[in-house]
Amino acid sequence: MNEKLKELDRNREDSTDQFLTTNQGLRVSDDQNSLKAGSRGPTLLEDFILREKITHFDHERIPERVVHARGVAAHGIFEAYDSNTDLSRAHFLQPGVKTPVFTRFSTVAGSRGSTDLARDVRGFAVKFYTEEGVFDLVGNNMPVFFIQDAIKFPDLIHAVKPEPNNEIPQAASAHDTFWDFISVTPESMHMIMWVMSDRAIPRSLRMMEGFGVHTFRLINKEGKARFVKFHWKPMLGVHSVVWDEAQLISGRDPDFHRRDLWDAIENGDFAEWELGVQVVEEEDEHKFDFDLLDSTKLIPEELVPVVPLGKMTLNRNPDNYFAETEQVAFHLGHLVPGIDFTNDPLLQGRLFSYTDTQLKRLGGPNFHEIPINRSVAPVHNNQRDGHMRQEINKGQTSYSPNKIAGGCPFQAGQDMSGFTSYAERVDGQKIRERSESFVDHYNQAKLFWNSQSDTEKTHIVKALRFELGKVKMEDIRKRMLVQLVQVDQTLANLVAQGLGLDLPSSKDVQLNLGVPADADPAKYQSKPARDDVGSSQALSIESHPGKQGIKTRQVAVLAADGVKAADLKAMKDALTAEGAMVKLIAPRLGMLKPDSGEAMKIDGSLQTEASVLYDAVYVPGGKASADALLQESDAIRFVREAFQHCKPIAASGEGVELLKTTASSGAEKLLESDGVVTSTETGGSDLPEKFIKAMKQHRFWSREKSLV
Ligand code: HDE
Repeated sequence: MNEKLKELDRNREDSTDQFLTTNQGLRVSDDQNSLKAGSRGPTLLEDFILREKITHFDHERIPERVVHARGVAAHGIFEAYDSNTDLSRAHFLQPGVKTPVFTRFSTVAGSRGSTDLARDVRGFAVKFYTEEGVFDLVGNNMPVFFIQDAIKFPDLIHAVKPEPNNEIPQAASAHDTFWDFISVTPESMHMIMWVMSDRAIPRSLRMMEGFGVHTFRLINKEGKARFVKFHWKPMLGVHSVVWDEAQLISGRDPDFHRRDLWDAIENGDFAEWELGVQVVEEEDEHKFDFDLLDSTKLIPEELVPVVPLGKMTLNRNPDNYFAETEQVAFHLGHLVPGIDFTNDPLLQGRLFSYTDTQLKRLGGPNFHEIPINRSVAPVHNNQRDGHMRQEINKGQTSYSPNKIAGGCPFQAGQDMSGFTSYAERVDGQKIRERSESFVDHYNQAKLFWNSQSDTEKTHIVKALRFELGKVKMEDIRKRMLVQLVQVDQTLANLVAQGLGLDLPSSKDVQLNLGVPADADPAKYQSKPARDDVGSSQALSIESHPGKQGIKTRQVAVLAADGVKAADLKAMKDALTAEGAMVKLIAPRLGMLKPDSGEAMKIDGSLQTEASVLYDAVYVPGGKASADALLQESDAIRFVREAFQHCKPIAASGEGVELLKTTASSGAEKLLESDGVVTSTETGGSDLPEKFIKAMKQHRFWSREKSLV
């Protein structure tokens, strides 16, 4: 048990074998009937037990987060690698140091009760409980952001949230106000490419990258500072679902990601990421064709590779959602010596917002005392009082300097882990202006587009057709086409075709309405993307390393009574040996009678399960089983959907008949499709091996119509 978990024990409550009491510790003999004047008479005001219970209930809700309201979190540990000691003096980055963490993932736009599978950015916020105080790395699963300056954040969020007159739509960017804003905010185009890509619909929170987004500084023991970009790389690789699947999951299981993380941790399949940094020497600050302070830009990994610093393992689910996941309060300004900020104007604005929002959400200045937010490093200062103060500060003084308390608490010098801000030289006129080095909005959008495989490009085009297709005002669609032309002609063309619109003829249009009243618009106008921006492999999911394994992948086995036990056993054993999770799904719940041997427990019925909740499907042999499934339209839909979503499918013996029935254009064609593996023989068959090989590929995009 790590330091933080031990510390949380102070606040854990367990009612096992205990009496029911009021909040004052009074044992209650009847918690089911209120105190009345006669058994059919009015309830008495005197009933303090009723009043306490109802009052507490009435006050249970707190405001949800204004963004990132829907989230899920887990405890874990971060262990620093033995390398790179020279980069930062932060204690938690020193070789072998293990630090407790609490990590919260979230969607951005939806309310607390919205679906996990919205097309959206995912928050990736990690709280490190270090020996030198709390350090929060509050990132996203995309390395860039929509806007360059924090002052635009309320506008962006107002545009993407449900529209204010009718509060429609929930957890979706596919509506007029979002695209109206984007169509006149060209700096968002790089981020738009990410959000329209499959990165916005992850297969699992355990299978997505994380990014600190802004450029930060690491400072070593000698005081040498370097610029860095933080990266989290998932050990399971990066995987996504397809958009049709995402929409279906939202109905079948809106808690899909939350459940996936919870179940994996409960099963002992701990989620792991490697933390790394891209390092830029101070003297190289201006050697790029973009500004390191501009959060709409990334540093291509081909230019600056990611250096691994350590590994995070999430290995324990919270005990209580509200106490931990809801009340955790992240803030970029929770910092430790050895790490510091830059002047990125998005970062600087965030430094104000996070504490401010906690004051509203958690109700006062003592939110750092809530157990999940408490530092494991001791806290001593002269801050006092406020709502719900927990700490009982002893002594006569609450000010500094003092003599009465011998000057305590003392200030700490750098040699005592005292924090000092990096002494960056700053010199400038006080001015509301965007740096000219920020005025390039399309080159990296094109870099992203160029780096995608044809399948990934097809998905981006389809996403834009969907999103803009949901927009009602045609002039917004047209303005978006003008924006897309600046990025790439083919992309714009394909989107225009889907919208039934002509492509705008000129690239030279004034697009940016975010120009200050007295400024020269030309100074704010980005040029279209250059033709020679090239590509970067790290930006494509398909070329991402770590695709090999099938560990924790969910496999549905469709069967009914009479299923061939030998088929099922051979497949189950092989898949389980590779770490996959096998679920037996039948027309009904209860026990399944195979053709031989013992009855088997059914994990789910065709009514409770759906193919979109699984990564792959297997239909074993056995005539009675196959015949029974052929009578079930849900079984046929199960396989058909898995095929449409390009998933691996296997069948043996009579199970192949079910596959044939699901074919929409010829059974033979289906059986020959990539990722469909079948076998007529039982025992000694190499079907499990072939199926595992197929599953390692994740998806078979050749089944999908390519648009590019
Ligand atoms: Fe946030 N953001 N943000 N954000 N953000 C919040 O803080 C804000 C931005 C991110 O799991 C809020 O406690 C401003 C970028 C995550 O609890 C709020 C700006 C990135 C989370 C806030 C940004 C993020 C938040 C709402 C523009 C990626 C969830 C509730 C300058 C690097 C943390 C809260 C959790 C949450 C403000 C932009 C990540 C209102 C003003 C860029 C992961 O303070």
